[in-house]
Parts: sequence; structure tokens; C-alpha cells
Amino acid sequence: GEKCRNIRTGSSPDDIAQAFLDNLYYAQGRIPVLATRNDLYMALAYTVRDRLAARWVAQMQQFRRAELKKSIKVVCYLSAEFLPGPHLGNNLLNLGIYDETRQAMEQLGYNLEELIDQETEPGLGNGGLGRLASCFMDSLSTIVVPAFGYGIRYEFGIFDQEIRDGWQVEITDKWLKLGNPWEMPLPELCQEVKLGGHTEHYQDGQGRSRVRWIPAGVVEGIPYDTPILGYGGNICNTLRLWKAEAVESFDFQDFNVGNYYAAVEEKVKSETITKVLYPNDEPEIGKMLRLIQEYFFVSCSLQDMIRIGKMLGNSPECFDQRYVAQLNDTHPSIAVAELMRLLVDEHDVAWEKAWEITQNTFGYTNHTLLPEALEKWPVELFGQILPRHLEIVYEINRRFLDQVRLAFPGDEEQAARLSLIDESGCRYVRMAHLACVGCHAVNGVAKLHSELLKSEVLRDFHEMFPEKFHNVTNGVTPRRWMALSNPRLAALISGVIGDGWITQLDELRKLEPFADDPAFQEKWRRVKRENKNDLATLILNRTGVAVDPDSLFDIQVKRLHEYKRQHLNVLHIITLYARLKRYPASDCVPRTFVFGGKAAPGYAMAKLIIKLINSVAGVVNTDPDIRGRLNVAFLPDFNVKTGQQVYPAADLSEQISLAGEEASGTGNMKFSMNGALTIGTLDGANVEIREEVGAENFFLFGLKVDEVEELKARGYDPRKYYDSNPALREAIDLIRSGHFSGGNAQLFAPLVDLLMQRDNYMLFADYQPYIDCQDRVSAAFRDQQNWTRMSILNVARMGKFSSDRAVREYCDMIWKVQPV
Ligand code: 26V
Repeated sequence: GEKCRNIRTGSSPDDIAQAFLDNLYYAQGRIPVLATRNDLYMALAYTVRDRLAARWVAQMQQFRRAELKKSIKVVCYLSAEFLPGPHLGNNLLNLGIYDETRQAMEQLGYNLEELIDQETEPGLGNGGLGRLASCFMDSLSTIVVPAFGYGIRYEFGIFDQEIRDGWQVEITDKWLKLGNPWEMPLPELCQEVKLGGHTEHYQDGQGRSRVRWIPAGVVEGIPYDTPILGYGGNICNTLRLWKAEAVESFDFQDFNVGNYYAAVEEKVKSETITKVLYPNDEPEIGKMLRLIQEYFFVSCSLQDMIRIGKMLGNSPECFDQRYVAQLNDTHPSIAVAELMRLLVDEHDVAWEKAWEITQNTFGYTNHTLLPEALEKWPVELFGQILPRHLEIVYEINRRFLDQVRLAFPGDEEQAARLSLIDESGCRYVRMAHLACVGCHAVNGVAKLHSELLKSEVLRDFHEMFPEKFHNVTNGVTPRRWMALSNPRLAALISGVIGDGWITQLDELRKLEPFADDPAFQEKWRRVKRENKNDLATLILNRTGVAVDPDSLFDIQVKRLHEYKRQHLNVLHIITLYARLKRYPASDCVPRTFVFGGKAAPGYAMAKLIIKLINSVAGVVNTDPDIRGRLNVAFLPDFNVKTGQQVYPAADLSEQISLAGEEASGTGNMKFSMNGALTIGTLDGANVEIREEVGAENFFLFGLKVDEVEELKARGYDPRKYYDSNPALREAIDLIRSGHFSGGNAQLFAPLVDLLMQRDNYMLFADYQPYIDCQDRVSAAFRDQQNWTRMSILNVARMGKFSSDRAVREYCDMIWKVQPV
């Protein structure tokens, strides 16, 4: 009856309060006096989930009725990583019941923010790539594009980071320990995945040659669905993550031949496949389990797509009319061979037709130019696990190389460069090549990156298929990264221009006239100041470092990597420290340096940089000559949740990678749309951010891509910079002498030696321009009026960097689908 409906769907504070008590009692088995914080969180999560259910079910119904029959294409985003962040707050925002829920909790004597804070986030990704996938899922739902996100339900996500004695310590991420109220297991929709074994070639009844794959074993994939509701509740798409389970005892011993498996245990159980997320930024060659993970989720997903099609009466031959699938980097690129196998071997489609369907279906997004990050699998390992796919890859390659030889007669070097198989030494399957050949579209993630793809990493493919190449500059969702994480700023903005910007981010332009309004500026500063207060409290609680909210908050949060140059930032800190030690009375702009980010467990240099940051912090924070002027804090365990507390509080965003190294960056966008000014190089999306906000509102420094190349060609010698620049020399010598390591001169030797001898990312070349630029930042910060003006203009001009715009570009250029 009426009462019952309100309990599950009502959105008044009374309805929500009643539903909450109901769920606490019936779902969690508790009454308020006995409830733990987690019981309360779970009860609220179930209450919100109930309110999603109706829209979720309606979506499934729509798939059945309208969409597929009207031949509307469904977008499938295939990604080995998703980083959705905590769901509760975002769902409240998108359902439009945030305030009502706050009131309901108040009525019952609970604090909503505390309950939201109880959620453990799903850390099913490493960084930018996984977070981008989740921003895209939010945008797909918001702009009303029917979509599935397909991925892996890792039992353990990215490790939790603790800092002990200045070093990173990795702790297993047990995100499922207290239960996950947002997911729905669907064991009836399980899929079987074959692995290993051999193939048999035979003639079928009609005398056609066919192939049978006799696997060594089979594992089962169970889908776990999470609803992804769009802002305003337009539609509710599904994030479908696969968990591996055993179907029978599976002896992996067959794989244990050759040299590649030394590091892999003798017997790996089926369940192991989805146990743990591999930390990125580590060479993957030879990691059998990683290849199995990739194949496992791709196979489950493609079979699931065919199953849904079948249920709706579509034959596999219409696959490409019903679906388009985006490959988020090469991690799912085995999909090209798997769809061919499913169509040709299992659904009896002719090779040529199957190839047309495959190419029409897939698009490939590249996310990095780093050569060491390009996936390739030893042919032998590949064949051990996927014997049929190796045959298919060879056949694709044979046909492709025929095409190449036609286009470039006599140019065997071109053929060797393009081949899906690297034959230069030990033989490898090149996954990016498989993706380029098997997809109808290839794109980079920022203008500069897409250009460099065409001129460098994928130059030969661009020559072969120029029409396949596109650019789609990344974006981030303004729901999570502004409205949810920065409610003070959101309220201030909506107060003057309305709240249309939340779904039409270009409307932020209407803020421009307020940039010079002193009263508005004052309010803007107050918001930033309150956000900084909150972050100061967080820093104190997490690190014990007391920081001054009036100081300039200078923040670099991102994965630790040499190319991102966190250590260049450190050189600046040391330079300021040395200046203050020499001239204690000098008048400097007080700064708080905040760092956050994880280092891959096997990346020793990145871990040493974390230790360096903490060592410098230890000295700077406690030196009485420095007190109150410079503070350094390393915020442990940077993740989506912490990010939401960090970006709103930044004055200055550090985007200082060596030009040509960072594909796009998305943190750069989050900072700027929360009113931070950027100090950055002309790298990744920085180029376009600067174009949008205006050169006068962006602190630019450093070598350009062509200058980097030129300098490398001339022969880069870091020692010259060291010899000729006293400030740089002093900073390096302070590290080398053990000044920050209690006299231990050995501790940072590997880092300093590498800089002195090779300096692969040219910190020394960019050092002085960076210091000079930072001095301009300090001078600018003294003029608070003008700083605020620049801050407002940054926000006003960030409309382009909404993931809604990015997803619309994919829809137009690559997927050829119309938002409903
Ligand atoms: C992987 C590896 C593996 C081998 C060692 C070095 C290395 C370095 C990076 C990676 C990650 C590559 C994929 C990735 O996460 N790329 C990021 O994608 C973001 C979304 O497009 C983009 O904003 C970042 O600039 C890009 O680094």
C-alpha cells in the first residue's frame, strides 16, 4: 500500500528516517542503542539503495523494450580498473535527497557526514585510468547513454598506504570486510571461461574447416552489479564486475613450464584470478596471472553481451549494431581475438564477417607514451594460456601484413615494425598493435598526447590508418569533484548563477563578471579559507603536522613516479629552506606543501622519493628559524575519499611533469575547477587548461616537448646545470650530505646519483625556470585581490573539462550513438 511505497521510495525527511530505522532493524538486525557506526552506515546505505532500485529496474525494462528493439546501441566500457569512490554521498547527491537525508539523520540524532565517512571506498584501480572510467560512467548516466561498465571485482584493491619512519608501508586493502551494500551478486548470470590446453582442427558436416579449443580447465565468472545513477536520476546504468570461482578442481600445473613462471606459485586456484589488483607502474612481462585476469574479464563480458543480445532476439551477426565497446588502454585488448573466437568458432560466423563486426565494435584509448608501459606478452606464455587466441592473432597478423606489404611494397622494415609480433629478440605479442588493427578508432587523452601518439609511439599505424586516429581530451565529473566535494563553493556559485552548471559546466562562464566584484571575491576567499581549515584539521589528525590555514597551500597529489617529478617540488622546498637559513629575516610568503600518492611496491626510486619528502618535512617542520613559514606534510593513503578533501583546499596545483610524459592528467582539472591556480609545464591537458583559463591565469614554466627532444639529441648533461647553478648545487649537496637524513649520506645516494648522472626527466634543466616561476607565484599570492580574481576566472573557464563533454565526443566521433 501507500505506506509500503513510502518506506522504499519516499524522499521526505520523515520517510527517510522511518526507512532508515526499518533497515537498521530488518536488514542489519539492530536497534539504535546497540548499533555500531557501521550498522548505521549500512542501514542508511540500504535506505538509499532502495531509492535507486526503482530507477535501476526501470532501466533494465527499457533495455528490454525500447532501446535494443529500436536498435539503439549500448556502450560497453571495458576496463581492468574502476575507482568509483565512496557511493553513499554521490548517490544522495544524484538522487537529490542530500538535504532531506541530513535532516532525517539529525532527527534521529546522527551526523550524516560521519556516516558517509564510514564507507570504505572500492579501490579497484591504480589512479588516473581507473578514476577516468568512473567519471565516464557517471557522465554516461547523466547525459542518458545506456551503458555497461565491465571490469574485475578484485577482492583486494590497491593497497592501503601507511607511512612508518618516513617510508611507505603497504597494507592489504580489505574493502569487502564489512560488507558491500552497493553490489548485487547475480550467480545465475555466470559465465564459463576456458584456459590453457590445446586446439583441434577438424572438418564440420558441410566440409568447412573448424577449430575446437580443448582447455586444460574452466573457471566461472560471477557478475556483481553496482548501480550507477545519473545526476537528477535520469537513468541508472550498471557497473558489472566479475569474480572468479572454481567450477571443478583445476590443475594449473600444465602452465608451469618454461622460465616465465618462476615467480608464480605452483598451484594457483581459480579464485586467485580476481584476488588482487596489480599495482601499475611495474613491468608486467611474464606475469601469467595478469594475462589470465585480463582474458577472464574480457571473455565474461563479451559472452554476457552476446547472452543479452540473444535474450532480446538478436543474432551474433548484429553484434556491432547493438554494441560498441571501448578498450580502456590495452588491458582488455585481448577482446579483439576473443570476439573473433566467439563469432567464428562458437557462432559459426565467417572470418571476414566476424572481422568486420569486431572492427566496428571496438575503439581503443591509449593512456601512456611511456615505452615501458606498453603491454606485450611472451608468445610462449600467451600460447600456454590462450592457444586458440595465439592462432587467431597469427591469422589476423597474416592478413594485416599482406595489407601492409600492398601499401608499402618492398618495405620489410615497415612490416616488422607494424607486426603484431615483436620478433626482434624473444618473441612477444604486442597488445597495442592488436588493438590498433582490431579497432575502428584509436584515441589519445589530450591534444598533445594524441599528436605525440601519431608522430611517435603509433607513427607507423597512423601512416597506415590515418582515419582511425582521434583525440578526446579527458574530463572529470563536476558532480563528485565540485558539487559533492566542495559544497561551500557549489553553494556560492549556484547562489549567483543558478545550479545549471552541474550538468552544463560551460555555464560557469557566467561567473566571469563576478571576478572583479570585491564582495564576491570576499565570499570566494572565505570559502577557500574554510576548506583550508578543514584540510588543516585532516593533516593534523593524519600526520601530526600543524599547518597554518593562512599560508599558501601548495599541493601535489598523484601517483609517485619519476616523470611526475615530485622531487623537483622537493628541490624547490629545499631552496626556500636554504634561503631562509641564510637570510632568516627575509620576508617570504608562508607556504604549506602537501604531498600525497602511492608508489608501486616494486618501484624503489618512487619509494625513496616518499622518504625524501618525509625527511625534508622532518627538518623543515621542526627548525625554529623556519617555524610558521614553511611546512611540509605527506598525507598518507591518497585515494578518492582523501582527494575530495584535498582539491577544494588548494591554492596552488603542482602539475610539473616533464613535457611529453604525462598523457593528460585529471587531477590538474580537479584542482583548477576548485579554484586552485596551476603551476605547470606544457604537458598533457595542462596545455588546454592554460588555453581555456588564459595564459595570464596560469603559471607556466619549463622545457617544451620540442626543446626536450632537442636537448636530448644534443646530449643532455645534468652536471653542467649543477656546476653552474649555486642554488641547485646547494640543494643537491644538502641532500647528499645527509642534512635531511640525520647525517646518513648514503640514504639518498641512489636518487642523487641518478640525477647527477642521467636525470632522465630533466629536473636540472627545469630547476631554475621552476624556481623563478614559484617566485612569481609567491609575489602573486601577496596580492590577494588579484589572486582571487584569477581563481574565480580559473573556475569560470573550466567548462571544457567536464567528463560530460568528453563522453559526448566519444558518442559523436567514436561510438556513433546519440544520447537518448
Ligand atoms: C603504467 C606503467 C607500467 C610500466 C611502468 C611504467 C608505467 C607508467 C604508467 C602506467 C599507467 C598507464 C596508464 C595510466 O594510468 N595512464 C594515465 O591515464 C590517465 C587517464 O587518461 C591520464 O590522465 C594520465 O596522464 C595517465 O598517466
